[in-house]
Order: sequence, then structure tokens, then C-alpha cells
Amino acid sequence: KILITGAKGQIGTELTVALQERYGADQVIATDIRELDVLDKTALMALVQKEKITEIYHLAAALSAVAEKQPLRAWELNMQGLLNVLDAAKIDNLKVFWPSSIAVFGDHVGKAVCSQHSVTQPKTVYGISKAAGENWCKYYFEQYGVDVRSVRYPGLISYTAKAGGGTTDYAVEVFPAAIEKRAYTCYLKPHTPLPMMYMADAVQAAISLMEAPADPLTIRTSYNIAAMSFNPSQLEKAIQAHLPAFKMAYRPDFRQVIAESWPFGLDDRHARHEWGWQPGYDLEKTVEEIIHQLSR
Ligand code: VAH
Repeated sequence: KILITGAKGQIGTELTVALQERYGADQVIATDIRELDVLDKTALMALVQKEKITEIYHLAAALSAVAEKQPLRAWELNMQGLLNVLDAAKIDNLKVFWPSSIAVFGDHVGKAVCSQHSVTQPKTVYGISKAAGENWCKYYFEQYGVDVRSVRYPGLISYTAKAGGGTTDYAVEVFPAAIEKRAYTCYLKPHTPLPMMYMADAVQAAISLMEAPADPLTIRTSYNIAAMSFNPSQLEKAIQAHLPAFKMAYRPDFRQVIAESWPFGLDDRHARHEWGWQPGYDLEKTVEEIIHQLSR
């Protein structure tokens, strides 16, 4: 059976549905903080035994903007939570999926395209926890044979779950605002590009990687994956193609500095060659799909 932690989060909400559809609802144990605190290792181990868990999608974490407000609490949740899951996987021979992020790259890369082996020099608490987490995943794989797999997600765009306190949340919040008010005030400057991905692609990436044969996988920190890159102004224009009256205002806040520290894009050739990664959505297709779904 599959255990999902952080199942009420932005990824968890849609990943839970996808996994239930793929494996059957009775094969998926979806938990969030109320059902399982990932910092409670005893409770985690007990649930793994009781439910006969064989795989964990470990999504519970504090995202970039929230983590900057409470550094040590975010570090504990992101780091100790992952270590509890990795150790449970070692003891019970579980397969693990864990999301990393473009946030592992820092402002030394400028707005470049980062290769799989670019230096990770994170600037945020969230990025530090993801860079450390990647190295713990590699350690548990090499030292104990734990089959843990990871991708570096860009900003994720969804319309069912609310954004979870990240720096890329504007690309989520803008859609309901565009539909209801034809207006949105963006907390980033208009020409701040960021790597982004539609949630359907993000969910597919996690499932494809988890189902891929182990032998061809050479990356046991975390795979670069990429779909599109755009700035708020480009998103505004893509929405205006459907809602001509829509207007974006710009009022940068503390998240501007975080966004400027993240790369323009990621080189994802390893993911494409080793487990068939292939995005399905570009900016136009994403905007069309979300506006269609929210206008029904
Ligand atoms: C965040 N959505 O903004 C997350 C993600 C790359 C961004 O990690 O923190």
C-alpha cells in the first residue's frame, strides 16, 4: 500500500487522486498533519506496520516563503521529517518519493539554465533543507540500499488545491482572481522569470519516476525536470488572450529576492533519457485548461 504525507498540500491534493485512480482507493493511505505528524517517528513506524505500507510519497514540508518566516521550525519539519521517512524505509524496505526543488540553486547561477550537476548553493531555508535532503537521500541509497527517488520541481500551477506558502504562488492565486475580479496584484516584478510546471505534469513525473526500472537511474540526489519558464507579464498576457479585461498590478514584497535567486530553467536531459520524462503542458495550454476548468 502507498502512504502519502502532506496529502492536503498543493501537490498532495492532486497526487492522492491520481494514485487512487491508478492503484485503487483502498491502496492509498492519504495523511496530513491531523492523521500523521511526520515528526512522530513512532507513529509513522506504527502506521507503516499497521497498514502494510510498501511505498511512501513524502510531501509534508514548509515551503519557501513560510520557511523564511520560521527558519528553525521549517528546518526541523523538512529535515527531521525526511530522516524519519528514510529511516522507516531502511527498516521496512520501503520505496520513497520525495520532492526537491529549483530552490536548491542559489543566486550564484544568475538567471541561467542549471545543469543536473550545477553547484547547489541555496539562499533560502527551504532551499537549504532541500539541498541537505537530496544528500541524505543519496546517502540512504548508497549506504543502506533505500530506493528513494526525487525530482527538483519548479513552481507548480494548479487550480484545485490552494498554494502552500511558496514564492511561486502568484501563478496559482492569479487564476481565481482573474475569473472573479479580472484583477490580481502580483508580489513579484513583471519581468522576473521562473521555471514553472502544470500540476498534471508534476504528478505524472512523480508516478513515472516511481514506476521506472531502478537500474538505468544514475541520479540519487534529485532529477532536474523542466516544462516552461515565464515571468508575471507573460502570464498576464496569456490570461488576457482569454479574458481581455484582466489586469495585473505589481507590488513586489520579500519574495522578490527569493525569486531572483532561482534559475531561469533546468536542463532535464538525465530525466528524459533515464525514465522518459516528457512534459505535456506549455504556458498557453496551461492557461487555457485552467480558465476552462474554472469557468465551468
Ligand atoms: C515554493 N512552490 O515556492 C514552491 C517551490 C520552486 C518553488 O519549491 O516554495
